[in-house]
Formats: sequence, C-alpha cells, structure tokens
Amino acid sequence: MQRVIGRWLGWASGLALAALLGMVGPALAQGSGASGGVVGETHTDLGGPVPWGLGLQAAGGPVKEAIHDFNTLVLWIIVLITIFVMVLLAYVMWRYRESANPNPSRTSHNTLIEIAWTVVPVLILLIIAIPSFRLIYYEDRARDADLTINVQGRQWYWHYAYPDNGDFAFDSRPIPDEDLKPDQPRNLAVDEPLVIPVGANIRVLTTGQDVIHSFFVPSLGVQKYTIPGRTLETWFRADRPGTYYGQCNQICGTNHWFMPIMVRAVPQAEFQAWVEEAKKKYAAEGSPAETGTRIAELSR
Ligand SMILES: [Cu+2]
Repeated sequence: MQRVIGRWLGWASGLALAALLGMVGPALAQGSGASGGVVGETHTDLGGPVPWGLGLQAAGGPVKEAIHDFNTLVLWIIVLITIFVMVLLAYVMWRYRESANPNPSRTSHNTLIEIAWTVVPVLILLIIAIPSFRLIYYEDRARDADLTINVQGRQWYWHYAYPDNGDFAFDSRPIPDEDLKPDQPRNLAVDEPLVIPVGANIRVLTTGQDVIHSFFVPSLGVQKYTIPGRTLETWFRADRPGTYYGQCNQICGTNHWFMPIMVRAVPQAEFQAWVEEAKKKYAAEGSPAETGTRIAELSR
C-alpha cells in the first residue's frame, strides 16, 4: 500500500514539475513591435468570431497570446487530471470487483494518503496561481504606453477620445442591418471604429457615463468595466493590421446589443493621416474628460 502511494506521489510531482517548466517558458514583456509575424495559425485578418469557431479567438497581440498560453497550461492540467481520475476509477472497478475481492477491506482512514490528496491539489492550485497572477499583472497596465485612448461606455453607444492626439472625441454606433456591406459582420460593424497604430502599446482608460458597461475585444485580450465615477486602466497592442471586433459584455439595459466594438489597426503613417482628418471631423464633440468635469461641476 505504501509503495502504491509513493508511486502516486512521484507521478503527481512529475506532473507538477512538467507544468512548472511549461509556465516559466514565455516571458511577459511589453516591448513594442510585432512579436512573431502573422499571429495565429488560422491566417485570418479577422479578429472576431467565425462560423463554427472552436476555442479562443486568434490572437491579434501580446495580451491575447499570454491568455492563450495560460489557457493551454490550464487545459493540459485539466486533461491530465481527468485521465488520471478515469484510469484510477477503471482500475478500482476492475481490481476490487466482488468476484476478485470477496472480502473487502474495512480500512476507513489512512494518514499518508489523506495528506497526499490534500497536498497534491494544493500544489496544483499553486502551479495555476503563479502564472495566473502574472497574467493579471501583465494585463493590468501599460508600463510604457505609446498612446492613451479614453473609452466611455454610454447607454447605448461608445464614446472614444484621443487626449494625446489633439483631444478629439467621437461616438461609435452599429450599422443597421439594411445598410450592411458584404464584408461587414452583423451586430459587430460600426460607423466610426476605434483606430489604432499597429505595434503601439495602447493605454486604455475606461469610464462609464450612466451604468456599468464593459469594453471587451477578445482577439486583443482586452476586457475592462466602464464604471460611472471611476477610471480604470488596461492596455493592449495589435501586432498586425486588421479589424478586431468586440462588444459591450456587461448587460447594461435594453439596447445592450447596440454597443459593438470595432478596432481598426493601421500602419503608423495611416494612423497619423486619420488623426488629422479626425481632428477636423470631430472638432465639435466633447471629450470624456470634459464631460466628466461637467458632471463634477453639476453635482457640486
Ligand atoms: Cu453596455
């Protein structure tokens, strides 16, 4: 019996070691620039859902890649545990069936095995916790942001402002079904997308104007609540040009569906040209910062 437990412990610690090696692999650095050419094995420019898609959306940048890595680690731990439990169950059913084991053991306690099945899960949880916290801190904020964008959730549209680029701001709303062009996905395409330069670390500051919304673009690995009276920070980077889709994923009222997110990642020169255009086009609209000040003044 002791020998069997010893073997189990050896096996479990082997598994723990393998997982540890897997998790120290990728370094979570925020250095600017493309991190590996075409991201994702699907060779698609689309950062969004696809028909019959399985698993996570292809990564458009480093935050999503880090999420993929963590997801893979946890998935393998789950697979190994499931196989281990299934094999154990099958063995017990076969070895201790009535015909093979007519006089069952009356053992009710075994100190060593009870310690083992407490300590091993704790070790597994630690193995998950360490990279999990690393990922949370990695997603938390841009250490060296190239650009700040203010995102404000409103009932029911998005309001984006570019404080570093002339402080212009604009609203973003979905395109009605009847006006959709063939390449525009329904309930995801918008009239005025968020435009960002490729390869730039984008600091995102979120606020809510009325209720809690959530800024969520899965392929860029970004999700942050927009909460009235608070400013939250996160960051993302797109390492290849393309269009990335998301949605408000906090139920925020009747027209919750009216808050799709469309991010267009373009080369730096194209971004600068867009900024110049946008400054003129959106000159009339107020920025979230101004709106926030006005609300503060009103409430005084
Ligand atoms: Cu919302």
